[in-house]
Amino acid sequence: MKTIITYGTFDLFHIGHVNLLRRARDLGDRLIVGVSTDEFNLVEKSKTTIVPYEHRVKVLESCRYVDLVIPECSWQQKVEDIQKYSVNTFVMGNDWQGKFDELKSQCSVVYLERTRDISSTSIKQAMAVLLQLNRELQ
Ligand code: C2G
Repeated sequence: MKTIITYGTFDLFHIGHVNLLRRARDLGDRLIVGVSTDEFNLVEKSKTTIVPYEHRVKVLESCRYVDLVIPECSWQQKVEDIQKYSVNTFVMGNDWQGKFDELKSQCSVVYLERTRDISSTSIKQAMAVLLQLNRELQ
């Protein structure tokens, strides 16, 4: 059993997330996803999410590429998770290139090419523009 792990916020679930999860799952037999809690996002990433943590968990659990969803509450939990789940490979998008190389002492570390031209932030910005246009047309 080759276990893969990855972490993220996965707000406003989109094709970039799907591509990442599909390619990560294709590297092994089981994919575990650490989903950032709302508090971790706010305190550690200065990110506020549109979709609350509980919903982001359910969306990921419904994804065919995901076998287990766990909470991501701290930057430091990765080593413990890798050991607890006997992880073979840690995967992240290459916007994190090199940032988790210290995990190479624990398992393989793979950075995958990000999907171009889509992000939760760009979706939020597009939604804000559409809402404003809608107000002006009222
Ligand atoms: N991603 C991607 N292509 C995109 C957008 C995101 O491949 N167009 C990848 C990111 O590189 C990441 C994963 O999808 O590997 C989740 O992205 P985010 O939800 O933005 O995760 P992030 O906020 O970067 O949190 O400890 C790691 C952090 O929790 C990562």
